[in-house]
Amino acid sequence: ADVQSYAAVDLGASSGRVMVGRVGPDSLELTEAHRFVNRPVRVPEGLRWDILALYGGVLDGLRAAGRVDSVGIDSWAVDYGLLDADGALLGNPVHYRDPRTEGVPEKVWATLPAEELYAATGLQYAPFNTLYQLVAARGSAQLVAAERLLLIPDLLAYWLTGEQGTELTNASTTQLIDPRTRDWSYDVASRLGVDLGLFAPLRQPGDPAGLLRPEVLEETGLRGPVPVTTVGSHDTASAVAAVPADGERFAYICTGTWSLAGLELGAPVLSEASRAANFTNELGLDGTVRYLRNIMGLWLLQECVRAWGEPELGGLLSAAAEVPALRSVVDAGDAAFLAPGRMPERIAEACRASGQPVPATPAETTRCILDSLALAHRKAIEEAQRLADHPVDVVHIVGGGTRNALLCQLTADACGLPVVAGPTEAAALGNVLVQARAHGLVGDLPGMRRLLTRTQQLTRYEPRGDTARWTEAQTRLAGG
Ligand code: LFR
Repeated sequence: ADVQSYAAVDLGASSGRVMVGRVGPDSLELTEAHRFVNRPVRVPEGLRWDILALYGGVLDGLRAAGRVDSVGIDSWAVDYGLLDADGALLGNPVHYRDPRTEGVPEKVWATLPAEELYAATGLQYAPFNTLYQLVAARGSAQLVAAERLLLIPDLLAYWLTGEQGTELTNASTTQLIDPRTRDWSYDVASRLGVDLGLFAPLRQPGDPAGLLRPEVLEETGLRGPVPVTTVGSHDTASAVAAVPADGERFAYICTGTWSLAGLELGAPVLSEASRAANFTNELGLDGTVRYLRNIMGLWLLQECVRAWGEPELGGLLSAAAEVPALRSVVDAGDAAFLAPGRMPERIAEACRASGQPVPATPAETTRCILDSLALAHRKAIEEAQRLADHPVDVVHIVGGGTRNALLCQLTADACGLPVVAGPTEAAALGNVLVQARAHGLVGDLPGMRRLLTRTQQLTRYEPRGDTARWTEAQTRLAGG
């Protein structure tokens, strides 16, 4: 047939979904088969992912999807499950917001200085990098018993197919990959005592990942054989693949729980200045590097909305649009906002500590968050261009934040550049397109992007002058 159907499993920090992409030579349509909540659970030992519920959601989604030609899986990065010698899961995967890595990076740097670690892996400092999680877990009963480590999408693929692998784009977030060779950093692993034998062999987006097991076919009512295809299994890698850009002079912001703001490059930037600015070099499709910074993102708003008892978002955003701009801003790149809980209070405290007006209502707090995010977007895109010597003419926003028109407009204003917003389901689309390409339906990355430009609804926001006010706010934040 000319049109093929691909199921994209896309798991985010607050929800999972199974989307069906129908791809033809000049068509691309995405529909949602199933959406389910992803609710982390706090147990006495810490914050854990409910991985069995997520797998159940995946099976429900595949059943709802109906006939598909292939399945691909992407999720958030860095987290993993451990398997024992029989291939059984050892405990619930630890959530990257769990505090178990507190104090661990400092210990690691005592053995391997942060400068050397960056020069070898190009990875940003984040307390949750898999490397730090593994060092934190050293000597624990689970890690001692473990024979295998599978990153979240690879774990689900294993349960679906019985086959194990380590997908490269996601592996690049472990801090155990050398972005120049796109292979393991054997030196970093051996100096820090990490057993690379825990990891299954690397596989690349586009590689076959096995067939749905007979029991899975039976449970989902699918008729086999159904292949699982390796995609950019880090959700951000899939989302960047689906940025509908033309040429190379673009920046992107993948929005959702996080804002991942940066550039697509042909080679990593491993300079000391880049490390000091905490930019990461994660791997993308086809030899590309995702040179970006993690910004706390809409997590700040999600946590406030939760604290306020889930008011209706549309009303909150229109009220926020009426609040005067840039009264108070916080550093949305600050890891101080990583942990869940008390978010309105923490934002108020940050405003008070920096001598700015304290937001008094949900609308004011929301405005403070959106202004702060736009400012952090501007800072990241400005610095990335400078550090990578890679100028841009346009900023693409993809992901959940494209639904937030105020955030898109403020980002255009802050950056002083046009913003093109869309697609919203970028990770799922990137997932679908890599499957389609593996099956010969679309061409290379530019070809995938042309198909997106022709088929997806995009909204353009022009900057509304007045960048001086944003510069003033940036200076205020820098404390100068
Ligand atoms: C976004 C994301 C980011 C990663 C964070 C934690 O969903 O994958 O890229 O830094 O989650 O895994």
